[in-house]
Amino acid sequence: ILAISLWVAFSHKQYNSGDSLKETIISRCQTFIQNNRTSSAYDCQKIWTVFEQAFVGKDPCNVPTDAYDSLINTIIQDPICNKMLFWSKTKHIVHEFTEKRNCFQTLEDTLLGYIMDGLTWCGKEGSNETFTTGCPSWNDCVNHTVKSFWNRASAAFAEAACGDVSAMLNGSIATPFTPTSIFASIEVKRFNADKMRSLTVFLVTQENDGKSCDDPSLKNLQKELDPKLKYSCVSVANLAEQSLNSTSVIAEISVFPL
Ligand code: N1C
Repeated sequence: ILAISLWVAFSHKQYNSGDSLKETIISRCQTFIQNNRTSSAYDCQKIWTVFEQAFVGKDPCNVPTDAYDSLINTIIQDPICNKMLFWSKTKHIVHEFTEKRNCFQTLEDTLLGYIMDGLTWCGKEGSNETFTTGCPSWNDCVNHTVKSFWNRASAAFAEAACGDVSAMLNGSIATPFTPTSIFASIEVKRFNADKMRSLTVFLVTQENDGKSCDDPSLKNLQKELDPKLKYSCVSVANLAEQSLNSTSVIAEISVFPL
């Protein structure tokens, strides 16, 4: 009886893990569509099916970025020129900022990024199930199921960047423009100077303890950009101690003319 109960509990749990990921993705998709009337042409069930095909039945460390090509092509969304906001190591503050106002759009404010934000998923060779636990960690492998998704989605977001573009970087870490970050290794390399006019970096720093816009890593960023692009950097002092006090940063950025 014990063995049967354990088997029932275990198989039910495994079934639920993929099942609840499906529910989460479909319900986020529907919420996004309800809140953004322009996107009513998307079919959430189809999005789930195309998403699943990228990784189900595969070794979770062997899902290359192009596995998500069909998903990216299913959720093509027009970029909002002059509003696109990239970020690195500032996830929390960036979203507190964009939640409160409409003037910026991050990848997580698009349907694709909104659906997947914060989720974990993977498949398994020889299985048609979807797992949300027991997946490898981000740094365990190059072709990591979730990492490949963000690499692919970020590449598409950056390729579409147009007009005046912004990036919020963390001035309280050793290298605000970190070479291994998605922003440095994927996005900046895909900026297209024929579509973009400028890049403005908002460097969020903590009081008396931050990098300035003269930081060598930001010089590296400038070197990577096409010289046709206008580059500027604004240091935004953050008055909070450890946690980033978004209200003060928002107040400062809001008065800065874009
Ligand atoms: O490696 P990062 O930052 O430089 O990546 C951020 C960069 C942004 O501009 C986004 O467009 O790449 C895009 N992006 C996401 O939109 C995103 N949402 C959630 C990259 N990563 C994203 N995540 C998760 O944050 C992802 O699972 C990974 O763990 C972090 C990367 O954040 P980072 O290192 O601060």
